[in-house]
Amino acid sequence: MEDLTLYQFALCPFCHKVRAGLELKGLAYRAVEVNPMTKKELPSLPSDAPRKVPVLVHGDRVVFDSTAILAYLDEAFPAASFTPTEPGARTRSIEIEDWTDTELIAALPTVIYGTWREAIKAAQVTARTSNFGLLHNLSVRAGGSLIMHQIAKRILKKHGKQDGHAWVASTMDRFEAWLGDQDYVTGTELSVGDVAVHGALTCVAEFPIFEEIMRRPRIATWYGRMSTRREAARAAHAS
Ligand SMILES: N[C@@H](CCC(=O)N[C@@H](CS)C(=O)NCC(=O)O)C(=O)O
Repeated sequence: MEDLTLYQFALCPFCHKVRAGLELKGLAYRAVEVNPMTKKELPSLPSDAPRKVPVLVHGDRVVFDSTAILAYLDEAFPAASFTPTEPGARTRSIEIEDWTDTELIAALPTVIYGTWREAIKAAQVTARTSNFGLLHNLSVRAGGSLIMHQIAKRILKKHGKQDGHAWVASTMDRFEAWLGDQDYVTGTELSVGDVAVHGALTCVAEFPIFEEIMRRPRIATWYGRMSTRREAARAAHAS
Protein backbone atom coordinates (compact mmCIF):
# COMPACT_ATOMS: atom_id res chain seq x y z
CA MET A 1 0.00 0.00 0.00
CA GLU A 2 1.23 3.50 -0.84
CA ASP A 3 2.03 5.79 2.08
CA LEU A 4 -0.49 8.53 1.28
CA THR A 5 -2.14 10.87 3.78
CA LEU A 6 -4.66 13.54 2.84
CA TYR A 7 -5.19 16.43 5.26
CA GLN A 8 -8.67 17.75 4.63
CA PHE A 9 -11.92 19.35 5.76
CA ALA A 10 -14.90 17.06 5.14
CA LEU A 11 -16.82 19.80 3.35
CA CYS A 12 -13.99 21.35 1.33
CA PRO A 13 -14.60 21.06 -2.43
CA PHE A 14 -10.87 21.26 -3.19
CA CYS A 15 -10.32 18.26 -0.88
CA HIS A 16 -13.12 16.43 -2.69
CA LYS A 17 -11.27 17.04 -5.97
CA VAL A 18 -8.23 15.29 -4.52
CA ARG A 19 -10.28 12.43 -3.07
CA ALA A 20 -11.83 11.88 -6.50
CA GLY A 21 -8.32 11.72 -7.98
CA LEU A 22 -6.97 9.30 -5.39
CA GLU A 23 -9.98 7.02 -5.68
CA LEU A 24 -10.13 7.04 -9.49
CA LYS A 25 -6.53 5.88 -9.47
CA GLY A 26 -7.43 3.16 -6.98
CA LEU A 27 -5.00 4.51 -4.37
CA ALA A 28 -5.55 3.72 -0.70
CA TYR A 29 -5.00 6.74 1.56
CA ARG A 30 -5.49 7.88 5.10
CA ALA A 31 -7.64 10.98 5.57
CA VAL A 32 -6.91 13.29 8.50
CA GLU A 33 -9.73 15.68 9.37
CA VAL A 34 -8.18 19.06 10.19
CA ASN A 35 -9.73 21.36 12.77
CA PRO A 36 -10.72 24.47 10.73
CA MET A 37 -10.01 26.81 13.67
CA THR A 38 -6.60 25.59 14.88
CA LYS A 39 -5.42 23.55 11.85
CA LYS A 40 -3.11 21.88 14.35
CA GLU A 41 -3.24 18.52 12.55
CA LEU A 42 -1.49 19.94 9.46
CA PRO A 43 2.00 18.52 8.85
CA SER A 44 4.93 20.87 8.67
CA LEU A 45 4.49 22.76 5.39
CA PRO A 46 6.94 24.28 2.91
CA SER A 47 7.49 28.01 3.63
CA ASP A 48 5.55 29.09 0.50
CA ALA A 49 2.48 27.03 1.40
CA PRO A 50 -0.66 28.69 2.80
CA ARG A 51 -2.14 27.03 5.92
CA LYS A 52 -4.95 25.57 3.84
CA VAL A 53 -6.27 22.14 2.97
CA PRO A 54 -5.91 19.94 0.96
CA VAL A 55 -2.36 18.83 1.71
CA LEU A 56 -1.12 15.45 0.53
CA VAL A 57 1.82 13.69 2.13
CA HIS A 58 3.34 10.87 0.09
CA GLY A 59 6.23 9.31 1.98
CA ASP A 60 8.39 12.35 2.69
CA ARG A 61 6.88 14.52 -0.09
CA VAL A 62 4.46 17.25 0.97
CA VAL A 63 2.24 18.59 -1.83
CA PHE A 64 -0.27 21.42 -1.35
CA ASP A 65 -3.02 22.91 -3.57
CA SER A 66 -5.59 20.61 -5.19
CA THR A 67 -4.41 21.34 -8.75
CA ALA A 68 -0.76 20.63 -7.89
CA ILE A 69 -1.79 17.50 -5.99
CA LEU A 70 -3.78 16.08 -8.95
CA ALA A 71 -0.84 16.83 -11.28
CA TYR A 72 1.53 15.15 -8.82
CA LEU A 73 -0.69 12.07 -8.54
CA ASP A 74 -0.92 11.78 -12.32
CA GLU A 75 2.85 11.86 -12.60
CA ALA A 76 3.59 9.55 -9.66
CA PHE A 77 0.81 7.07 -10.52
CA PRO A 78 0.35 7.17 -14.32
CA ALA A 79 -2.23 4.34 -14.49
CA ALA A 80 -5.81 5.62 -15.03
CA SER A 81 -4.30 8.78 -16.51
CA PHE A 82 -5.99 12.17 -16.08
CA THR A 83 -4.14 13.48 -19.15
CA PRO A 84 -5.89 12.82 -22.48
CA THR A 85 -3.60 11.80 -25.36
CA GLU A 86 -5.00 14.34 -27.84
CA PRO A 87 -3.31 17.77 -27.26
CA GLY A 88 -6.54 19.79 -27.75
CA ALA A 89 -8.35 17.65 -25.19
CA ARG A 90 -5.40 18.00 -22.82
CA THR A 91 -5.53 21.82 -22.98
CA ARG A 92 -9.33 21.84 -22.56
CA SER A 93 -9.14 19.53 -19.55
CA ILE A 94 -6.78 21.94 -17.77
CA GLU A 95 -9.11 24.85 -18.61
CA ILE A 96 -12.07 22.90 -17.19
CA GLU A 97 -10.18 22.19 -13.97
CA ASP A 98 -9.39 25.88 -13.70
CA TRP A 99 -13.04 26.79 -14.34
CA THR A 100 -14.07 24.30 -11.63
CA ASP A 101 -11.76 26.02 -9.12
CA THR A 102 -12.72 29.59 -9.95
CA GLU A 103 -16.37 29.38 -11.07
CA LEU A 104 -18.12 26.15 -10.08
CA ILE A 105 -16.59 25.93 -6.59
CA ALA A 106 -17.46 29.60 -6.02
CA ALA A 107 -21.07 29.19 -7.16
CA LEU A 108 -22.01 26.04 -5.21
CA PRO A 109 -21.80 27.48 -1.63
CA THR A 110 -24.21 30.25 -2.58
CA VAL A 111 -26.96 27.65 -3.02
CA ILE A 112 -25.86 25.53 -0.06
CA TYR A 113 -26.08 28.46 2.32
CA GLY A 114 -28.35 30.74 0.30
CA THR A 115 -31.72 30.45 2.05
CA TRP A 116 -32.06 30.12 5.83
CA ARG A 117 -33.27 26.55 5.49
CA GLU A 118 -30.23 25.69 3.32
CA ALA A 119 -27.84 27.43 5.73
CA ILE A 120 -29.26 25.60 8.78
CA LYS A 121 -28.91 22.24 7.00
CA ALA A 122 -25.32 23.15 5.99
CA ALA A 123 -24.43 24.09 9.59
CA GLN A 124 -25.75 20.71 10.78
CA VAL A 125 -23.74 18.81 8.15
CA THR A 126 -20.64 20.88 8.95
CA ALA A 127 -20.92 20.23 12.68
CA ARG A 128 -21.47 16.50 12.09
CA THR A 129 -18.62 15.94 9.63
CA SER A 130 -15.96 18.43 10.71
CA ASN A 131 -13.24 18.22 13.32
CA PHE A 132 -14.28 21.06 15.63
CA GLY A 133 -13.72 20.68 19.37
CA LEU A 134 -16.86 20.22 21.48
CA LEU A 135 -17.38 23.93 22.14
CA HIS A 136 -16.79 24.96 18.57
CA ASN A 137 -19.08 22.18 17.44
CA LEU A 138 -21.88 23.60 19.60
CA SER A 139 -21.22 27.12 18.34
CA VAL A 140 -21.25 25.94 14.71
CA ARG A 141 -24.60 24.31 15.33
CA ALA A 142 -25.90 27.46 17.00
CA GLY A 143 -24.33 30.23 14.95
CA GLY A 144 -23.01 28.50 11.85
CA SER A 145 -26.07 29.09 9.73
CA LEU A 146 -25.87 32.83 10.36
CA ILE A 147 -22.20 32.94 9.28
CA MET A 148 -22.83 30.68 6.29
CA HIS A 149 -25.72 32.82 5.11
CA GLN A 150 -23.45 35.89 5.27
CA ILE A 151 -20.71 34.03 3.35
CA ALA A 152 -23.18 33.18 0.58
CA LYS A 153 -24.21 36.83 0.28
CA ARG A 154 -20.57 37.96 0.21
CA ILE A 155 -19.63 35.48 -2.56
CA LEU A 156 -22.57 36.58 -4.71
CA LYS A 157 -21.59 40.24 -4.31
CA LYS A 158 -17.91 39.56 -5.08
CA HIS A 159 -18.83 37.81 -8.32
CA GLY A 160 -21.44 40.40 -9.29
CA LYS A 161 -24.28 37.83 -9.07
CA GLN A 162 -27.75 38.23 -7.61
CA ASP A 163 -29.13 34.72 -7.66
CA GLY A 164 -27.11 31.65 -6.67
CA HIS A 165 -29.52 29.17 -8.27
CA ALA A 166 -29.35 30.98 -11.61
CA TRP A 167 -25.54 31.07 -11.33
CA VAL A 168 -25.26 27.33 -10.64
CA ALA A 169 -27.74 26.64 -13.46
CA SER A 170 -25.53 28.62 -15.86
CA THR A 171 -22.43 26.66 -14.76
CA MET A 172 -24.31 23.41 -15.38
CA ASP A 173 -25.52 24.66 -18.80
CA ARG A 174 -21.90 25.22 -19.69
CA PHE A 175 -20.76 21.84 -18.39
CA GLU A 176 -23.61 20.10 -20.21
CA ALA A 177 -22.60 21.83 -23.47
CA TRP A 178 -18.96 20.70 -23.04
CA LEU A 179 -20.12 17.17 -22.27
CA GLY A 180 -22.49 16.86 -25.24
CA ASP A 181 -22.92 13.14 -25.91
CA GLN A 182 -19.36 12.25 -24.94
CA ASP A 183 -18.44 9.76 -22.24
CA TYR A 184 -16.03 12.22 -20.62
CA VAL A 185 -15.90 16.00 -20.74
CA THR A 186 -13.10 16.20 -23.31
CA GLY A 187 -14.03 13.11 -25.33
CA THR A 188 -13.53 9.38 -24.86
CA GLU A 189 -10.80 9.51 -22.23
CA LEU A 190 -10.93 10.45 -18.57
CA SER A 191 -9.37 13.86 -17.90
CA VAL A 192 -8.53 16.07 -14.95
CA GLY A 193 -11.61 18.13 -15.92
CA ASP A 194 -13.83 15.12 -15.12
CA VAL A 195 -11.96 14.51 -11.86
CA ALA A 196 -12.37 18.14 -10.75
CA VAL A 197 -16.09 18.43 -11.56
CA HIS A 198 -16.89 15.02 -10.07
CA GLY A 199 -15.06 16.01 -6.88
CA ALA A 200 -16.85 19.36 -6.64
CA LEU A 201 -20.26 17.70 -7.11
CA THR A 202 -19.63 14.90 -4.58
CA CYS A 203 -19.00 17.68 -2.06
CA VAL A 204 -22.65 18.79 -2.36
CA ALA A 205 -24.17 15.30 -2.62
CA GLU A 206 -26.02 15.75 0.70
CA PHE A 207 -27.67 19.00 -0.34
CA PRO A 208 -30.84 19.66 -2.37
CA ILE A 209 -28.85 21.34 -5.17
CA PHE A 210 -27.36 17.92 -6.01
CA GLU A 211 -30.79 16.50 -6.87
CA GLU A 212 -31.52 19.59 -8.92
CA ILE A 213 -28.31 19.07 -10.92
CA MET A 214 -29.01 15.35 -11.36
CA ARG A 215 -32.31 16.17 -13.08
CA ARG A 216 -30.17 16.90 -16.15
CA PRO A 217 -29.95 13.53 -17.94
CA ARG A 218 -26.56 14.07 -19.60
CA ILE A 219 -24.93 15.17 -16.38
CA ALA A 220 -26.60 12.39 -14.38
CA THR A 221 -25.36 9.76 -16.89
CA TRP A 222 -21.82 11.17 -16.79
CA TYR A 223 -21.90 11.41 -12.97
CA GLY A 224 -23.06 7.78 -12.72
CA ARG A 225 -20.30 6.67 -15.11
CA MET A 226 -17.67 8.47 -13.04
CA SER A 227 -19.02 7.12 -9.73
CA THR A 228 -19.06 3.56 -11.08
CA ARG A 229 -15.48 3.91 -12.31
CA ARG A 230 -14.40 5.39 -8.98
CA GLU A 231 -16.12 2.62 -7.00
CA ALA A 232 -14.59 -0.09 -9.22
CA ALA A 233 -11.08 1.37 -8.75
CA ARG A 234 -11.59 1.54 -4.98
CA ALA A 235 -12.89 -2.03 -4.86
CA ALA A 236 -9.94 -3.24 -6.94
CA HIS A 237 -7.38 -1.87 -4.45
CA ALA A 238 -9.40 -3.19 -1.50
CA SER A 239 -9.44 -6.78 -2.80
N1 LIG B 1 -6.27 26.82 -4.33
C1 LIG B 1 -6.41 25.94 -3.20
C2 LIG B 1 -7.58 26.41 -2.36
C3 LIG B 1 -7.66 25.68 -1.02
C4 LIG B 1 -8.65 26.33 -0.06
O1 LIG B 1 -9.12 27.45 -0.28
N2 LIG B 1 -8.94 25.61 1.01
C5 LIG B 1 -9.81 26.14 2.03
C6 LIG B 1 -10.87 25.12 2.40
S1 LIG B 1 -12.03 24.81 1.09
C7 LIG B 1 -9.03 26.38 3.32
O2 LIG B 1 -8.19 25.59 3.70
N3 LIG B 1 -9.35 27.46 4.01
C8 LIG B 1 -8.76 27.72 5.29
C9 LIG B 1 -8.34 29.15 5.44
O3 LIG B 1 -8.35 29.90 4.44
O4 LIG B 1 -7.98 29.50 6.56
C10 LIG B 1 -6.57 24.50 -3.68
O5 LIG B 1 -6.95 24.30 -4.84
O6 LIG B 1 -6.26 23.58 -2.91
